[in-house]
Amino acid sequence: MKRFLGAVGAVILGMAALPALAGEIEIGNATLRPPVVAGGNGAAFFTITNHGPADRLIAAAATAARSVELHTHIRDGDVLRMRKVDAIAVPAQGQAELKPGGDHVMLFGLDPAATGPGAHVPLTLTFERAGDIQIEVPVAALPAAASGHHGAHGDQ
Ligand SMILES: [Cu+2]
Repeated sequence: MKRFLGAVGAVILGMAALPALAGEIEIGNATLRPPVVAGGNGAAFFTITNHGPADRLIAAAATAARSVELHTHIRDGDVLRMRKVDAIAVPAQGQAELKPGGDHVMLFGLDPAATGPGAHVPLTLTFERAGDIQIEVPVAALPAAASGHHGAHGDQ
C-alpha cells in the first residue's frame, strides 16, 4: 500500500509540478533523469520563475549524489557537449528553463537506493540573492532507448 501511494504521489508531483517557493524564486516542473547504470550519473531539470530582480543559481547539492555540478550544453559542430558553468542566470521577472540539451544540474554517482522508480531526491539550490531553496525532485522513468551516458541526459 505504501509503495503504491508513493508511485502515485510521484506521478502527481511530476505532472502537477507543485512549485517550491523561496521569496521571489519559484521552482516548478522538476524531474530527475536517473542513471542508466546503477550508481551512475543523472541530471535534474526544472523551471525557475523569478518574481523579483535578476538572480543567479550558483550551486546545487544533493546527499544522494557523490557530487553535483551546474552544467550547460554547447554545440561543437554537430555534437552537443556538456560544460560545467559557475552559474545559471535567471532574469528579473523572468524564467530560466533547465532542460535536456540545455542547462541542467548534473548529479554524479547517484545512490541507487535513493533514486529508484518513484523516489524523490532532495536537492538544495543556492541562489546568489534568494539563498537556499530545498526541492524534492521526482525520479523519471528511464527512456526505453537510453544507452550510455549521453543517452542518460543528451537530447530529447
Ligand atoms: Cu551534465
